[in-house]
Amino acid sequence: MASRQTKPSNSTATALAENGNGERERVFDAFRHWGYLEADLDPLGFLQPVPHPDLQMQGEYADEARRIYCGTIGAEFMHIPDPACRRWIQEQLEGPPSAVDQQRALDLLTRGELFELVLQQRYLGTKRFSLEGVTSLLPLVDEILNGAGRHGAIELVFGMSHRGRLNAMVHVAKRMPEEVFAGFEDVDPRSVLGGGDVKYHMGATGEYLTRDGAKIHIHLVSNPSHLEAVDPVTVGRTRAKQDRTGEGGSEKFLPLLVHGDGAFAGQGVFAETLNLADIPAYSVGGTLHVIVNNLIGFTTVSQELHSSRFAAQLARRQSIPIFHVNAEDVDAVVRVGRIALEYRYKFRGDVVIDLIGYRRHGHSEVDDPTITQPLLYKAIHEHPRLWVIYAEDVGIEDAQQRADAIQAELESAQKHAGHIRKKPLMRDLPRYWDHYIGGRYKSQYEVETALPAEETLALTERLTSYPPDFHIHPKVKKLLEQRAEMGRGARALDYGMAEALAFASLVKAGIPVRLSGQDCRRGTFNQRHSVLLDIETEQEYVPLQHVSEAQAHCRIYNSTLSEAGVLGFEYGYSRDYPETLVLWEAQFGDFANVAQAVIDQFVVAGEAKWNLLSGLVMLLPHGYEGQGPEHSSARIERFLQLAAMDNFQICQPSNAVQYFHLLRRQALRHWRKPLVVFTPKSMLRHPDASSPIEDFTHQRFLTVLPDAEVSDATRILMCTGKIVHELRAERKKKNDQSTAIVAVEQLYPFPEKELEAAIGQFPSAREVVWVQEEPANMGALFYVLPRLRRIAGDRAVLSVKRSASASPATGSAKAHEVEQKTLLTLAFPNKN
Ligand SMILES: Cc1ncc(C[n+]2csc(CCOP(=O)(O)OP(=O)(O)O)c2C)c(N)n1
Ligand SMILES: [Mg+2]
Repeated sequence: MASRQTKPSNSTATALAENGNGERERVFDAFRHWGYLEADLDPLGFLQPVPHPDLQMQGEYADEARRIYCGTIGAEFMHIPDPACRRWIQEQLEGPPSAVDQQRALDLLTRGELFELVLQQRYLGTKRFSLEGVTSLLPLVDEILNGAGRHGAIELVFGMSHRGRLNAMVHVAKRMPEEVFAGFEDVDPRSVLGGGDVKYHMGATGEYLTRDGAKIHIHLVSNPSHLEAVDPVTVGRTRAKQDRTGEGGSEKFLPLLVHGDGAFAGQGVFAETLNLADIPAYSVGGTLHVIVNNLIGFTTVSQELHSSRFAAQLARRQSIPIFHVNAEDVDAVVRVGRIALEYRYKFRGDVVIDLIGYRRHGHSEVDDPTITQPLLYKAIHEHPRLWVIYAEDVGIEDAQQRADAIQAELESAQKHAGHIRKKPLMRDLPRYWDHYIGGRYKSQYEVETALPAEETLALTERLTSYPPDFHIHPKVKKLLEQRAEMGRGARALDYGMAEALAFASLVKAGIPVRLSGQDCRRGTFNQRHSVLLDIETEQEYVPLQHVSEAQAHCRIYNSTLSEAGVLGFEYGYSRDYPETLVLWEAQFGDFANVAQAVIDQFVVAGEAKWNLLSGLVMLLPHGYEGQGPEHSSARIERFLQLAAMDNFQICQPSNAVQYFHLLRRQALRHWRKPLVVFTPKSMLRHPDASSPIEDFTHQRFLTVLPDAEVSDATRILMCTGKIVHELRAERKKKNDQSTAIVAVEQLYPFPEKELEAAIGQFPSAREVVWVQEEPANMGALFYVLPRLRRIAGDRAVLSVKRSASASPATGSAKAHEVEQKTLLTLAFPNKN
């Protein structure tokens, strides 16, 4: 309804003396603090106001304050420390509301409701996750877009889950209703065998015309079922678009996240995303959040979904205003949309709009909610539709005729749906994707990754110098001196130097680099030192930003202590900045499993589901070094299980130069595929894994390192990662001339030809032995054995590994040593 009367307060408190401004302020302040608790927010009246002792007063000031703060808008903003923010919000709420284009709002409500009605009538028994009960989302987003257009926005990056998504595709992303109906017809199943996605997860793009005639591009982000997983991805995508634009980017690209109430309160990934809001590495100048709050999640009610009164209150941990609004006071909804949008542009902060309505049907339309919420659904059944309520409230008389016309239009669109071929709802991939390809790997995608010696020398010079008056830490000074020697060829290059050279060479060539992860500026293992700190002033100096005059940015950020949130963000960033080498580093590889949903649902399946590419790199420290169950394994086995159709690359470079070429290859090829790199820990500076300068100026990434030391082997040991160095050392110790050692540097796509060649080099070899540090139920064993059998011909294929185990590694360093020794003994039997 357009303007609700506030229920009279039943307070028995005596009216306080009300004279002077101070008294007015005192009364108003109480309502500013607590008014939302007594506000009239639930259209069905189940959410009862909670009387607050500080509001038990009467009188002119109290009446006025109650009308403002306990009406159909309930604002929580007094937790914001900045008085300017609070004052501004106060002024907006206490000032006169601006006019609402009620005809436009009614039109959207009617369209939204009738769209669902036609779906219901034509496709009974299919899921659509109707918006009915919170259709005022449409006028709300309309108002947000109207405001955004005035601020010069050119694109809305829009993340939302299932609820009302089909409706948003048509009424926000402006796809033709026919296109959505065609999804229900499912006319072209052959085109998506084994791939594609359900209709309420697909992304969509379109153009929105605002009230003032501004055009805003809408990008509805493709979304998995995993609630809230799309949040960091949406924000990362927005940031990439903003970074590409440079100055004014945050005005032009506006992120909007629409959440369910259950998911908003319950999902950690959302909390992680919210925590990114004001951190320079991740900020987007404010994200708008709308909770489509039906006060239920599937069959579970609010009291079971969150400890706070409102789901939205999770946001109170930050300086974020929350506007609860009764979804049936459409004018109030529009007003809140306007205030929230202006707040975002004025204060560059996140805002939450809690749009409180109900859910007209079951969780999906094949679900019967009367089993779990009989009384609620009795009330809903009897409750009129919002467009009817609103038309009556605001006195628009031809509403029914307009509704009939809209329904006829939709029915005609539905009739045509069966005949149109299902086309992607996302039509216009941005031009910056023109140069990149996905699909299957082809060898012609390979590029030169070596660097001329002069170039390496010149880059080293830049990487190891700093301003003359810079007070450098003595340990870092020594490290830079060593790197200088490496660059001159006086010392083998370690991983830290290899990485710095790879990054430096890329930014010099105009390819931006963005790396974020926990403690990654210094490096968890004290290996990176990408940011030099003056020990007297703490001023920063980043050599990678001083590689050449016209270089691209090299941005290396310490991340928040998050995996899902940060990985999701960086995945999103890679989606809209394919020219950038985007990397995320886990502190230890194990921790990547906290981000498993992002890995499963976006990184490895995004191309198959949505045809969307990414060149994201994940750096996962891995290796058995006696540090215990949680610092040993990055779970190679899990990544291998996810591999199919060349959906991503899984590599474990065993020395510094391999890492160097791998990073450069990833950035320089036009084949955009996610890359998982199992990176070393103790081997980061180990001489055995360091590489001579010549290998940087020649060579390229080798998927397999064949044996170059033995000429006629009878056995071939095959492995990946750090153990190759231990096997080589053991062979040397034993003076064994008959065992070849082959390192598999790329596990996926599987380098079958290269391995065939590496085996074929030793015609007298009778057995191929896969050696791994991981227990038998982990590592690459399951994956490589059938493949090795295929290429080993009539040779026996055997394996050496730790016993199968529930936990990845022992907690005892000594037990680790015993186990490791046993592996080596088993790898070299009968040799003393
Ligand atoms: C991470 C995750 N857990 C569980 C589910 C299953 N699930 C789908 S919708 C839903 C309820 C969502 O409630 P809410 O967030 O309030 O959204 P609503 O459907 O009410 O709009 C659940 C539990 C899911 N999709 N994702
Ligand atoms: Mg809900």
